[in-house]
Amino acid sequence: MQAFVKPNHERIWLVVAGLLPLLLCLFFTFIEARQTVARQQEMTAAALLSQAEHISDLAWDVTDSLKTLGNRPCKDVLSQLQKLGALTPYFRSVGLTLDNTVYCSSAFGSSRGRVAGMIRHPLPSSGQSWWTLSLAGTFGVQDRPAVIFMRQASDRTGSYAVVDGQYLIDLMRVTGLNLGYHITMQFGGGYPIANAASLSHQQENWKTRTFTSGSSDYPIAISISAPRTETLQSWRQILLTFMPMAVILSVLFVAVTNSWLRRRSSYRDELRRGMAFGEFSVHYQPICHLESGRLAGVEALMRWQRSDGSWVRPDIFIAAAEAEGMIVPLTRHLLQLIARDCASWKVPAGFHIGINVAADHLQHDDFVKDIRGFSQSIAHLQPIITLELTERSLISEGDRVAHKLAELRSEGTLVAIDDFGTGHCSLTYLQTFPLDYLKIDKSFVGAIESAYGETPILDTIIQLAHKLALQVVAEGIETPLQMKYLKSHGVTFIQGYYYARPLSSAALMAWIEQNPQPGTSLF
Ligand code: G
Ligand code: G
Ligand code: MN
Repeated sequence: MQAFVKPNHERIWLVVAGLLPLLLCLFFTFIEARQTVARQQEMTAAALLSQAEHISDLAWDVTDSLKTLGNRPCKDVLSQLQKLGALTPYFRSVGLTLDNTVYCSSAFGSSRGRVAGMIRHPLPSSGQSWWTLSLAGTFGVQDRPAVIFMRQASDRTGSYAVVDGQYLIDLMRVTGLNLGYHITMQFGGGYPIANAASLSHQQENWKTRTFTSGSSDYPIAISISAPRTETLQSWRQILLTFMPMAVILSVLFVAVTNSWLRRRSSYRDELRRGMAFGEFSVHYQPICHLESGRLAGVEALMRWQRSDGSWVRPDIFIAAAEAEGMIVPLTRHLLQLIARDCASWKVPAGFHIGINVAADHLQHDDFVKDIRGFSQSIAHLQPIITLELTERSLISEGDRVAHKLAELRSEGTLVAIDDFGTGHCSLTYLQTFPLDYLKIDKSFVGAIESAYGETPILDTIIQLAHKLALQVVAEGIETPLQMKYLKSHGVTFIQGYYYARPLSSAALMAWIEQNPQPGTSLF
């Protein structure tokens, strides 16, 4: 039975409260770790690029200054070339060319050779006056990378500088060393100069995060691959900082949830205690048959007076009982209280007793049994029991509910839709469910303020009820004007403060005695 404790439900709440901070912490620290690694890669790339640009600046300056030496015999300029080549940092050699042939170089003097032979690579066919290319090696130093910077003059002459790759390799090694980076740098789309950090196990792509970047001034591209373990390491570090906090939050959440659950269940306990100590009672509001002016019956309304004398409003404790899965036991308690009151009643046969039924109860397996039991307990009065259902309670399990209602109706119980027009009303209910009454909500009755005022919704509801052959009960009648209006519009029953307020069982019996019924006597 769903009515009482829901331990599984509560355990799930606790688990969610406990896990939520931990999972969120894991998630966000992982994101942060990835970003940290990306930031590191970015910073490393920026530092390396700036150094590569600095070397490029230097190389282009030197080739520029060499231009003035073009067309002069090698023996005249060789000593200057040698000085430049030897004294400029990073440089392997500088030289002069004519028609893409080196005729004078700081490394090999005036011995001639094709530029393509020196760089062991075909010349780029860009047609530009300058170009740069990273190389696996040069004619002089074949197994060490280098970068050539070539400047071509319009008169077939040119000058070049070759920078030794070792500077770049050392720099990449140092910056990427402890982070396990695999770094490559390319000039002009040439040979990728790498820091050669254990390539073998990094080649598997999924194990690395690669960041690529380029220079905005020169054709230099850089690529930095970090092993995934780097992300994990950084994750672990951030976790060490934040996990204790998340654990504290988790404990806090569990504690708060636990106390919330306990408060909830304590409300359940209070309802149970209220029932056990007889704090609930029933008030009965008379319902008038308009045509005859006679008392037709009552609606049972539950009341709760706490042991300290304070009253709990019914809309509050009914809503709480519904939320805490206590509405079924509470309604059963109500039925017992009514049966107890009815034992001393003197009312004519056919007296209507309206009971408000909650959705949960209607869907409960024992609903029909409960109503039958109640009916038997007050059978001596030969009353007509009217079940008052809200539109909301008809929404789910429509077929089963309709079946139960049909069963009870065949045994003489009537069915009313309560507060009609205020719920999630779907007019199809009116056709699919076996119904007897529409109870028009008091808000529509309240709209009757003068005999000539417009009350389009109220009028439409009354007409609709008539077309469907349903009897109409209007609720909340407070003025004679409202009563007259409803009477002239064919409403059968009224209920409201104008006729009578909800009364205790004893007060109801006294009220009946003091109000001689017009027309035929009730007794
Ligand atoms: O008159 P009163 O303030 O009692 O009504 C407040 C609300 O509580 C109304 O909507 C009424 O239908 C509801 N209510 C009163 N008694 C009961 C009851 O016994 N069962 C249910 N389900 N609702 C009730
Ligand atoms: O179950 P239902 O929601 O129909 O409950 C009727 C509610 O209307 C109860 O809270 C009852 O006390 C209230 N009530 C009954 N007659 C009047 C009335 O004339 N005026 C107002 N404002 N409320 C009324
Ligand atoms: Mn009602």
